[in-house]
Amino acid sequence: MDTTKHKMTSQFAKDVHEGLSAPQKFLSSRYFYDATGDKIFQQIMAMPEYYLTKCEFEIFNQQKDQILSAINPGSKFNLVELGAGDGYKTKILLEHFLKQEANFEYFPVDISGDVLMTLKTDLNDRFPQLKVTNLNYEYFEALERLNELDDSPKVILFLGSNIGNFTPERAQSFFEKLNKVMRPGDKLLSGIDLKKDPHTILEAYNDPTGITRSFNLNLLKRMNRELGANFVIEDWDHFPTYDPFTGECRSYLMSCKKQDVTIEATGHTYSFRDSEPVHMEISRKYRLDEIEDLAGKTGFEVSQHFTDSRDYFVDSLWNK
Ligand code: AVJ
Repeated sequence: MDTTKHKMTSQFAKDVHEGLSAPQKFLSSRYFYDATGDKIFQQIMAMPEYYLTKCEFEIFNQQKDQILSAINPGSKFNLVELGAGDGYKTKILLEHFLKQEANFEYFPVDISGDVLMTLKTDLNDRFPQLKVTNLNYEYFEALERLNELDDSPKVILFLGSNIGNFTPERAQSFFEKLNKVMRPGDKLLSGIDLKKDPHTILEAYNDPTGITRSFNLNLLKRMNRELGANFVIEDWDHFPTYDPFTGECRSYLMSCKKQDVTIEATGHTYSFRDSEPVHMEISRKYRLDEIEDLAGKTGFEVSQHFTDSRDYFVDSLWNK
């Protein structure tokens, strides 16, 4: 049954319609992060199986001195963080840089204004001497605006293996675009999860307590609430996979039975077969040589790899 009385006004509705109309259905993981999704992601970062956050935390704690030496241009610099979130790991660097009296300002970038305000209030409390300027824009717009504002060298942080959510093609075009808005002398520090024992990786996305499951299912709840959908949460199952060749962790929601779902905001009804998958997220893992390839292909020169004691994760520093 198709009704056209509702126009697809929001980007969210358009993207959902595109994904659920495709022969192989998908939903974009960028929509995981509503207020509840943000909270569940905090729980994911705290769970023992999700080693990524712990590794990056260890790298920053153990190597903050080397990181500062490697990025410090010796003059004032602008530290820009793409997708700053709650700045949990970044605070280690900020604290250390301030202690060492590095001359820098901090520019957190996020599309969520709420997240930025909370972060700024917290940082102002904690580090009153640090100048924080929120950039509430999409990444590239934020960088263009910053270029107009100030021409101090930039150090761009892109942490937490967020690059993993991109296909290799999109990762490449993302770094190419980033390279274009950077100036010679600017630097980029990307946190990237590395290929390793597949059991370890799959566990991180398939925790026994079901936190990752609820993270995925939350998107159905969000569609019910924001798009007037009628997903029955109990009729869906979380199914994660890991392919050690490609390094791709993928998560799917599986329809537990043949069912129809109607979404008011798209004005359409979608049919699901029994055991039909909906692809939700890619979390891609890389090897160091693949990272070096990617840097070279996108116009960067690799300056240094900062890895944790188990070589699970890297913060890779690139020069433009
Ligand atoms: C925030 C994209 C890095 O892919 O590891 C965690 C999101 N998804 N557990 C990741 C996520 C399921 C996370 N990133």
